[in-house]
Amino acid sequence: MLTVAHLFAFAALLGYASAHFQLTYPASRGFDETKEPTAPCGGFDTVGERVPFPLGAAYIKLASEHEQANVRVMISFKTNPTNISDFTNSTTGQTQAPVRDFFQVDGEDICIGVNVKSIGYQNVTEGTPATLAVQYAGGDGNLFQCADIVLLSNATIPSNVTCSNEYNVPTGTGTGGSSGTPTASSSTTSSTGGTERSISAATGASILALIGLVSSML
Ligand SMILES: *[C@@H]1O[C@H](CO)[C@@H](O)[C@H](O)[C@H]1NC(C)=O
Ligand SMILES: *[C@@H]1O[C@H](CO)[C@@H](O)[C@H](O)[C@H]1NC(C)=O
Ligand SMILES: *[C@@H]1O[C@H](CO)[C@@H](O)[C@H](O)[C@H]1NC(C)=O
Ligand SMILES: *[C@@H]1O[C@H](CO)[C@@H](O)[C@H](O)[C@H]1NC(C)=O
Ligand SMILES: *[C@@H]1O[C@H](CO)[C@@H](O)[C@H](O)[C@H]1NC(C)=O
Ligand SMILES: [Cu+2]
Repeated sequence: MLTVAHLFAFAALLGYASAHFQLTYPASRGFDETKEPTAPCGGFDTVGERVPFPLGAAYIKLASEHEQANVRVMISFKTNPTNISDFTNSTTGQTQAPVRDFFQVDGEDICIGVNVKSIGYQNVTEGTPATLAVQYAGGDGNLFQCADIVLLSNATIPSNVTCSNEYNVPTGTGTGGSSGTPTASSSTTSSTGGTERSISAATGASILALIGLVSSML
């Protein structure tokens, strides 16, 4: 009998391990699939090289391996943030808004518009060091990636960072994120999202073909 377990075994044989997401711009401190559920930085708790990042309108980029996910972008101005409470938060009781509060993204190539300056964080100015954290819920729990930056008006996004699927800062909020009542989608335990993207339609077809072949030999 061929079972779902066989399907996964075949997928594993073919090299389609499950994966989550990566912050590709600014490049994350690192990616370790097994540690990625660890808040706030996916298991990478040491500050890395701080890269110049635009203080005003800009975007970050994710490689997303779930078809759909809820994401939130946070920032910390601590020298060495190691606790999620070191990052900006829109939850009741915290005054600083996140850079972008939870919203849904679809697809694998995702750019998220951000504008740190427009949020008006206290004392944030030319040359302020900071750490960005992205929280991502794609159906298998919350996942985290961080990048260390220096905020500069004259920083430019490298030309090889291109966007085909951009989620702009919502117009009218001026903050890039709601600081009001969290919506249903802003639960930290949100699990909206589909299946792992790791088995594409084409791969699925070839797995089915393989199963057909194996079955015919039984
Ligand atoms: C993070 O900070 C909160 C609030 O200060 C504290 O209760 C919690 O234990 C800390 N978590 C870790 C992992 O240090
Ligand atoms: C936001 O605050 C809530 C309640 O204090 C806490 O549970 C949550 O971990 C905080 N999240 C961040 C990103 O600071
Ligand atoms: C902002 O700067 C002022 C003046 O230097 C200082 O008194 C205040 O503590 C700073 N606030 C924060 C949140 O760092
Ligand atoms: C950008 O601004 C910073 C601080 O104002 C300055 O030190 C740096 O030289 C500037 N870089 C460029 C490329 O203009
Ligand atoms: C863009 O180029 C830089 C420097 O060559 C490289 O480190 C980075 O990985 C590239 N980024 C992308 C998204 O290709
Ligand atoms: Cu995943």
